Amino acid sequence: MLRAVYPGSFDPVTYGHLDIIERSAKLVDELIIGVLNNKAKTPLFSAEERVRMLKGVTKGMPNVTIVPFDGLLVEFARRMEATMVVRGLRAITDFEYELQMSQTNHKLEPEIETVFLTTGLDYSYLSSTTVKEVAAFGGDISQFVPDLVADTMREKMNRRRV
Ligand code: COD
Repeated sequence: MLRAVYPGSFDPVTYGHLDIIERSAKLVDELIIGVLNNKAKTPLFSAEERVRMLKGVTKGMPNVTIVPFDGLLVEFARRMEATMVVRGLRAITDFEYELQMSQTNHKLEPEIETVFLTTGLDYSYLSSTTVKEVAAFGGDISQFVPDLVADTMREKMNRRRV
């Protein structure tokens, strides 16, 4: 039984994340999406909102579950009894951070391997940060995120304007 964790901020989940989720879910028996709930960071969406959006967009994927976490990733993976961490690689700019993170995690827990999937060609430019920026200026984000996320984002922006 191969169980993997795909960790991230997912603030919010984009089509780039979803591509990695769909592809990695085919490679493992169970995929757990770990949503970072870091009290020191101030994401646009609360952990509950990010979990809700992820649950919505992965509804048709029977071997995918969404679990919030705080603290160390390797401890979360250990708790979930996962032996693999999945990460997405977009461009060379991701590489340095990802290398450092996977090597640190390997030092902390040698039993857990990090596996990288390269981004789909259509999504290599896409990040949660740019989606938030486009939305903040009233731009159309429908080609970057699923409808559920676009709607949740619109509600959040409208609430902030009043
Ligand atoms: N195409 C493909 N992959 C993508 C795309 C895209 N368009 N966009 C994002 N991704 C990938 C990212 O490369 C990443 O692999 C994953 O999706 C999640 O991305 P984000 O931005 O939502 O999440 P991150 O990178 O901010 O997540 C960081 C963690 C939460 C994993 C990290 O901070 C962590 O492990 N924190 C816990 C503390 C810890 O253990 N620290 C020690 C490790 S050094």
